[in-house]
This record gives sequence, C-alpha cells and structure tokens, in this order.
Amino acid sequence: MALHTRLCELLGIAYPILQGGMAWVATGELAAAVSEAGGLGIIGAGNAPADVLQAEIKKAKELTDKPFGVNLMLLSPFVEEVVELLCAEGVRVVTTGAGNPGKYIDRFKAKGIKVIPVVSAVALAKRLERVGVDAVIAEGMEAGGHIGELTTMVLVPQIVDAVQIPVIAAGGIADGRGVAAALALGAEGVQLGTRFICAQECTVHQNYKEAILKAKDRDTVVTGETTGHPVRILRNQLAREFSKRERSGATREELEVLGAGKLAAAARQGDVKNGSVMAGQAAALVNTVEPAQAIMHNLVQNTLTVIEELKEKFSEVK
Ligand code: TUI
Repeated sequence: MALHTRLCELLGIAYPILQGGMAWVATGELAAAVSEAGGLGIIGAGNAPADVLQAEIKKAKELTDKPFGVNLMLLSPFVEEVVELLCAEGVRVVTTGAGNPGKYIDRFKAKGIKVIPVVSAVALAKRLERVGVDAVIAEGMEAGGHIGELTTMVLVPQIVDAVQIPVIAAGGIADGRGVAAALALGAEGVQLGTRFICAQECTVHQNYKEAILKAKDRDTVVTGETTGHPVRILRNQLAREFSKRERSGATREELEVLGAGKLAAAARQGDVKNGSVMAGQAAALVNTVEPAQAIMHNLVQNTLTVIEELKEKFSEVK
C-alpha cells in the first residue's frame, strides 16, 4: 500500500502532506526540509515585505530542487508586492490564508503557479473552484492562528461533497491517526502546522518549541473574537490580558495595538509569556522534536498501519 493521491501528481510530491505556511515560523529552512522529505514545504509570507520573503525563497532554492510553496497572507500590508514577487520568482505553489484570493488568481495561473487557498466555509470553496484554483485546504477551527468557525470533522466532508478538485484537510492533525481520519472524510491530502514547528529544522525560538511540547489538551484559547479575526494561541499572560480587555469592551483598534508584533516576539525572541504563541489544539499531540524526514516517515507509516488495522478489525465475518 502506498500513500498516493491526485495531489501528489498535481504538485510533484511523494506524499500528500503539506506543511502549513506559518508567519515568522515557516522559513526557507523548514520548507526545504519538508520538501526534501517528500512533502510540500511552504514558506510563510505573513506580514513580511517582498525583500524579506525573497531571501527565504532564495534559501529554500539553495537547499532543495524539489517543489515548495509560499503562503500569501491576505491581510498583509505588502500583499501586492508579494504577489509580484511570487510571479517573478516562479514559485511553484501558492497557498493563501485569512481572506478571499479571488482577484490574484488569474495572475498566478498565467505564470503556471498552482493556487491552493485555505477556506473555512463551503461557499468560498465553491466560488474559488469556479475561478480555477487547483485544490483547496479545508481548515477547521482546531488549527492555530487565524481560524474560521467550523471543526475539521464537519467542514472537510462538506467541502469534499461541494467541489471536484482535491481537498486537503487541516486543523487538529498531528499524527497518522489524524491523517487516516482526514482520508476517511474524503480528503486527498493533509496540511500540518503545529507538528512541523517541532521539526529540528524549524528555526523558531527554542522556547516556542518547548511551549508546544508542554501543551496539554486545554492549553490553547481563541482570542480576538470581538475583532472579527479570531486567533488560536497557547494560553499565557498575553492570552489572559487579551481576553480581559475584550471582556471590558476594548475597541478593535486597542486590541490590534495589544496584538501588534507579538507573534514575532514569541517566534523570534522567545517571549512565550507576553508573546503570541500561535498553535493548534494538536499541540497536545506533539511530544518530540525530530528532523522533518523522521516526522514525515512516521506520519506515512503510522497512517498506513492505522488503515491496515482498521481493515483487519472490521473484516471478520460477523
Ligand atoms: O491564515 C491562516 N492562519 C493565520 S494567518 C495569521 S497572521 C494574522 N495574525 C493576526 C490576525 C490575523 C492574521 C496567523 N494565522 N489560516 C488560514 C485560514 N484562512 N483560516 C481561515 C481562513 C479564511 C478566513 C476567511 C479564509 C478565507 C476567508 O474568507 C473570508 C472571505 O472574504 O470570504
């Protein structure tokens, strides 16, 4: 048995496993390591200006000849210049997050770039299929960072039913059991973010990795629901301060000031108390730091084992 789907052909990868393009976390080193291991590594553009992103793309190109992607964060003030850069650099795959990428799709398609938006609702998935995206990532609210309202368990099968293009499941997946479950829901691929933060090649601050290793089942919270931009982070001093201010009626602008720069503080300076430690609920399932190659190998082998065990378990004649 092999873990091979339409997505592998579409993207030129060995395994249908994507690494989430996390802002300030998913650098060229991590993306290259995941691509070298047979998945699709993705650099997170986040709020970075084009020249900063260009340096990450250069690093990834030096470290791997395999395809990798870039995540375009649609709330970034630098979206326009980043779109230009992605077209000029001949990046092979662009994923998008935190908005509707509709107006950029023709420009990417004209360059032969594969476009795979993250969606958190059925209507947007259908609309984007009509305008020609190659696949969609259906991300449930178990995920870290900016999230929608539905869980992976209910979102994925509804999007699978609504579109013909491949669906990639994200949110709450960190091991082979999760991958097998996503495949059972009809997904043809998976995207994991939090699991790959704890890859050895991830250059995020060591404190950030340790915070994820320590996290237990109820250690993430959703902040920013009053701002219209709900964000899942690890419980800490910032999370408490944020929810206190939200409860006392702080304005959107005040909350934006409180949140500004906090992801970089956690990810690069290691301030996991007052910084924004974005992580998914699957943080509780992440207990080891390993090379991307080992993470990928274990994911693939454990997924196949789970599928085999299920077949055996339910094949006895009753
Ligand atoms: O994009 C993410 N996760 C992110 S982006 C990010 S940076 C940030 N920091 C603070 C506030 C806001 C962003 C941190 N984490 N995941 C992909 C994702 N996209 N999840 C949900 C969505 C989404 C939401 C609404 C996609 C489309 C959408 O469409 C709205 C519309 O216009 O129809």
